[in-house]
Amino acid sequence: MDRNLALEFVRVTESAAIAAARFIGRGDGKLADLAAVSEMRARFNQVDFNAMVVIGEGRKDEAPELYVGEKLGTGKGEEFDIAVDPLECTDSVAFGRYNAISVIATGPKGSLLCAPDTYMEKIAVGPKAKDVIDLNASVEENLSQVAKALDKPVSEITVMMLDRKRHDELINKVRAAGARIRLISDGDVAGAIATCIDESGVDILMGIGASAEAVLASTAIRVLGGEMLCRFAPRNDEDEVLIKKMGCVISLDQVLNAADLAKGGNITFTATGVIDGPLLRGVREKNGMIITHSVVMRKASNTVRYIEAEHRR
Ligand code: VTB
Repeated sequence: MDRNLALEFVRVTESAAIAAARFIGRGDGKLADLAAVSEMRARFNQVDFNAMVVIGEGRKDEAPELYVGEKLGTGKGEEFDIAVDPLECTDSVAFGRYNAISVIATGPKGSLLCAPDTYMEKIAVGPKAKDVIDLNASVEENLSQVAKALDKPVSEITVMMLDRKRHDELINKVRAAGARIRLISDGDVAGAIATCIDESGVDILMGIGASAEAVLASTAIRVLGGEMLCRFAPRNDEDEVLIKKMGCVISLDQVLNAADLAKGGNITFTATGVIDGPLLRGVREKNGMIITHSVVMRKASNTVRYIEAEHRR
């Protein structure tokens, strides 16, 4: 991929984040999402590239823009897969809560898993613990192995997870094992990636979240040298049929790793913060300027660039 494209993508997520931030706390996630979607799409189509959305706002009949199968860019150059979430955490923006980002992942055609819109069980860790996690092992076993790999007691391990009823049992198990928990209302993309960032204070992400978010997080986790293991967690028979039909896995209990979700050596991850979270700061205003905080990661060079931009009006 042309290296400069990665920087073009920052302009796209910056614009979408700024558009979404105007709706912080207004109680309407849909409006915030719409603003981010149309800004992202308009910006994409100024970029000289040839991408097809593999993860987007839904199917063509559900989403007028950034739907799965939509072509983006001017159509010049090689073909890419692109996964987008113009506003990851619409509710966080609607209610002014913690953690929202605008995010893009890319890779060569066929590199990003075209995951159906369902759930996945996930466990993500940073580089030091990447070889010790096992989705078939108990919670206690995983926590003890990760603690060993990080050279600290389980009582100093922090597990991030979505604050959901479905995690009650998982929460009890983590507590029984003696680890700490940070519950987030939304946003397991940033939560999973935070495990790879020392100063985030997050050692493991556990729990069930959306499959699209797993693909997005995997691209960054691969650049950062961590690991994420996932297994489809269909909500109903319809989900099961869809997963099988899309041929994502050989069997439903198959465990996928980050490289299964985002393959190869030419993937990128770009995100801009909308509201402060474990990965990025949100959109701020300073002396009449808008300040954005973004990150761009490229697997080809294993570079991670944080970009703070001043947008002067
Ligand atoms: C998950 C998570 C996302 O929404 O999809 C969650 O992966 C939805 O979970 O990061 P519920 O259906 O239980 O609400 C996010 O938190 C935000 O898109």
